[in-house]
Amino acid sequence: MITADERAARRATLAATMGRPVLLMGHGDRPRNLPMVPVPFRQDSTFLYYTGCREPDAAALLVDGKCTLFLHQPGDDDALWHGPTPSLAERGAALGVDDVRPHNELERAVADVLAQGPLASLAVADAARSKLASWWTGRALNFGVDHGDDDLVQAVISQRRVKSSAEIEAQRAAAQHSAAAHVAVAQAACAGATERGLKAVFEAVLAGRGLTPGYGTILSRRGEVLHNRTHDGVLEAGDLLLVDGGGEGPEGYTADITRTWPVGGAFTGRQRAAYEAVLAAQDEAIALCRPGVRYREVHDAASRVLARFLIDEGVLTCDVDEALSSGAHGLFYPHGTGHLIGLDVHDLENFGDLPSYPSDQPRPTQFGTCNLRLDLPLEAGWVVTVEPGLYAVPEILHDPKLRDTLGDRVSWSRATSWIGLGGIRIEDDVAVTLGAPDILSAATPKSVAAVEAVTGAGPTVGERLAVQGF
Ligand SMILES: [Mn+2]
Repeated sequence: MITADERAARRATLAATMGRPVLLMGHGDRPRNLPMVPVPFRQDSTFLYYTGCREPDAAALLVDGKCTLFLHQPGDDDALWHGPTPSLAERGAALGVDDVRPHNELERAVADVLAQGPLASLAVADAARSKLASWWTGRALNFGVDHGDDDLVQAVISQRRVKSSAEIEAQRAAAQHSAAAHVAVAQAACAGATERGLKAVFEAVLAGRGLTPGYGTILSRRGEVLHNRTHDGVLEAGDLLLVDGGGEGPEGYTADITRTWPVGGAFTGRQRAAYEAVLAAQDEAIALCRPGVRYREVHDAASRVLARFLIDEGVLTCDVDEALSSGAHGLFYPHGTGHLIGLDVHDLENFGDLPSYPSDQPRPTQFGTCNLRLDLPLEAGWVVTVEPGLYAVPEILHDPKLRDTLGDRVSWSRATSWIGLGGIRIEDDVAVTLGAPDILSAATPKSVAAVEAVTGAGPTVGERLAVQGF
């Protein structure tokens, strides 16, 4: 459990690093179509990290090591519509902050601080809240573009990137609950099952355990569409069902797990060979997740195993080194091996590549490898995903530019014979420790035998949803 004391210690570290006041803005309620119909609220992750506060329209001023929280006071008829709200003092005491003030005093408080000297701040995804902070502080704050004061951004990255033992346990709990959701989907995955029904099963199991999806659940028999957002398919025997989903626990930490299930309960020979290659690639990559190892080495290790497989299958005609230097393996493995994970599924990626690449090193430009989201030496306490995959994407295999670039390093007839495979991805969440890598999502079945045993073993979608009972 993340305690108020741990959050107070985080704020003390930030105060010591910054040496000047900081304004943190939380998200507001954002209307879906009408003011009283908001999109589901999720607090800004950095705000959550330092305050634990999940209320809309909250803000925090950190001055001289003290944290004052600014919160909305309920209106006269608020109890009628939303039930009773604890007092400001009660809400502040529960969060362990130094003081709580009504939100309408924030602008004046910011002005008072600015009269004494500079005030650092950060952009948040809620544009209206960034605009307020920008207006008051006189600096550009545009989410994803102008992140805020550079030293504040770096301080937040340095702190949030290294997870405490309590954070790692929160991520492990999220992964364990998510494993149950993956197993429920696998059991219900049989010919005739619908993707939307299986997605309902996934999210029902999470809900029953007090979790919400940490990101849009990817669940598709068309796993070669990497971030497939549709759920219109109906499973057929022989399909590979790719499920990339994870639950976010009550403290905001999410899991990100992918499994690939053979509909009908058994892989075909070709599916099995490809699955085992992806699994071997993941095993090698995970073993390298140790302090000091650059994540690019983790990615290259996975890529080498997959290149070797493609050579053995006669798809690539070059050797492994040539495959990696030319990017030929990227035809079937066109994304990076992983990313940071924590309060956000791509943790800290709201700051672009600042948390994940050296400042003097741009991303690689090679097809496929350009999608690598992380390339820094790993440190103990970082949590990363390891998620190699193999995909037969017709648009890639028929791309004239890639055919021209890669030329005779590829047997194009052998390559296109794989069209119809769909996609295979195996993803786990791994905590880097001083010892062996700690696989937080290890409860999710993964070996060929375990995966075949669970797929389609029941209960079905209808049985599963009927017995959720909440
Ligand atoms: Mn991922």
